[in-house]
Amino acid sequence: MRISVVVPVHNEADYLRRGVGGIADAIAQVEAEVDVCLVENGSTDTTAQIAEELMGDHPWLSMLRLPDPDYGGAIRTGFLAAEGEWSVLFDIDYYSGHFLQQVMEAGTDVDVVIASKRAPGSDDRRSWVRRLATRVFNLILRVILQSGVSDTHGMKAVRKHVVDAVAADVVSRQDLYDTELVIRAERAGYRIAEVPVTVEEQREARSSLLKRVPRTLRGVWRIRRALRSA
Ligand SMILES: Nc1nc2c(ncn2[C@@H]2O[C@H](COP(=O)(O)OP(=O)(O)O)[C@@H](O)[C@H]2O)c(=O)[nH]1
Ligand SMILES: [Mg+2]
Repeated sequence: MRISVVVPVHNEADYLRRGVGGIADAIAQVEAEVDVCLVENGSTDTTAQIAEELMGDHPWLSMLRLPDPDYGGAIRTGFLAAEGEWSVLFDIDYYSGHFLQQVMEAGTDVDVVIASKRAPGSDDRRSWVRRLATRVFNLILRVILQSGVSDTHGMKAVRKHVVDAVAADVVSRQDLYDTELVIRAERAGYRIAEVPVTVEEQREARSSLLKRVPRTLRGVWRIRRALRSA
């Protein structure tokens, strides 16, 4: 089986070597043929140069570059370019060999695998503020978008035919791209499996949670409008 891992990166000069090293260990744990694509956009540091260097050491590593900083835009480009049977989203500080194993073990009827921090058996060791934010965000998705998925953020794997069917239609960018992708897949009737995960912050969060709140609410509303007019 071939798995294409997509990793959005932005200003990761200080962390990239460590992250790619960790991802190398993760992919060594599975039998699959795995390629990893760093999708960089808008970095103002030496992320891209370091990535080029790492690509010299690792034949399975590649990079795509886009002009403007956009987490979701990076996922979109990476997923649409991916050639594996599964497209997997990892962050440079959030990846797991165990998750890749869970993806390989998914039944043929499963189209999307989500590492849910709220699935039974999960161990979410992040701060209580982050855990609460995850719960509230999920409640909003339930009420406003009628989603039954327990956690749309984080590691996920999407089969190629689902990427081909929905990835280009997603209107959200930034950190809501993958949420909308999952909800579109759910609405289209694709089978979504949630698997438990252990999450521990590997570094200080760089994005302010508070600043994200108004942007997220506006974004969820935009998704609702887009899905209604579809
Ligand atoms: N391509 C791209 N990647 C981004 C952008 N912002 C964040 N990332 C990447 O997204 C991942 C998660 O970012 P991080 O700062 O750890 O976010 P947090 O864990 O939510 O605080 C990392 O791999 C970042 O390098 C962006 O504007 N463009
Ligand atoms: Mg992070």
